[in-house]
Amino acid sequence: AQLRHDLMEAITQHQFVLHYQPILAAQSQTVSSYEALIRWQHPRRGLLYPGDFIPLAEQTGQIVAIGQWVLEQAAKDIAAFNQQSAGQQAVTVAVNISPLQFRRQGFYEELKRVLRVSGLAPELLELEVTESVLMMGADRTRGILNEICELGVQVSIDDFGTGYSSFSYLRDLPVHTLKIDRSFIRDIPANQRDSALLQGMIQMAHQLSLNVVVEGIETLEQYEFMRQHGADYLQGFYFARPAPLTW
Ligand code: G
Ligand code: G
Ligand code: NA
Ligand code: MN
Repeated sequence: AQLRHDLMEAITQHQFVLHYQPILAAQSQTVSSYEALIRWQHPRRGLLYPGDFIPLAEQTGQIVAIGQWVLEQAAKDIAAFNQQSAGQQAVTVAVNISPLQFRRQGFYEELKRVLRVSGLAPELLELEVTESVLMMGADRTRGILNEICELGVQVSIDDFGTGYSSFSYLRDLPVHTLKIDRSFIRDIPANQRDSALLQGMIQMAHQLSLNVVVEGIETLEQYEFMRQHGADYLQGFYFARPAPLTW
């Protein structure tokens, strides 16, 4: 109850911060994107991670306001970052969107507002949603995705392979990227079954013209394995941990 109360003040008291973790192109090893990851600088408990408060915020509905803050802040941060590094290839920002935020009436208007106030090009914004979001109410989901797609904003499926994977949504929903869950890479290269699953998911994604991000790369061996097996983009502690954006 205390934490719930504290959450109400966290936005107005500017206690949330965004850390960013790079996503690299597998071949060139250049940064293609930054994933925004929220942290809460709690006045008494110190730095809290999403696992400590996102589930509560989802229960209470506070995730909607928090998510709006994240979206706007991340768009502004990356627009500024790209301006500072003008002349270099612009990077994308990936923002995690909770089911409640995604399905809420007015999310489309919110997206347009954020693009307007940040000046970020729509193609540089990527929304990460989990499989469970896509499995709920197919018609409504398709409607939202179509709107997002028409704006030019991209959509990734986060933690791919861990939800109630039904491939039916891949058949006809406009998504751009599969982000393969890090549980599949953990025991690579030793684990033959995980290796087979990874290769199968990559092949399927490419045949559907989807990009593949593999997250959770922690070792040089895993990096080389994934590059050899055709992953397009890689993310993990081997390259960088989430950290405040600097330039
Ligand atoms: O950063 P960390 O490893 O603690 O993130 C844990 C989980 O929290 C991840 O599943 C991530 O998707 C989620 N998460 C991080 N930032 C956000 C956010 O801004 N909004 C939502 N809804 N989830 C987030
Ligand atoms: O569910 P989601 O993919 O949004 O989770 C993102 C979180 O995964 C990040 O907040 C980060 O802390 C964690 N993460 C990123 N790279 C690695 C990694 O290489 N190993 C592990 N164990 N966790 C990672
Ligand atoms: Na994510
Ligand atoms: Mn993930």
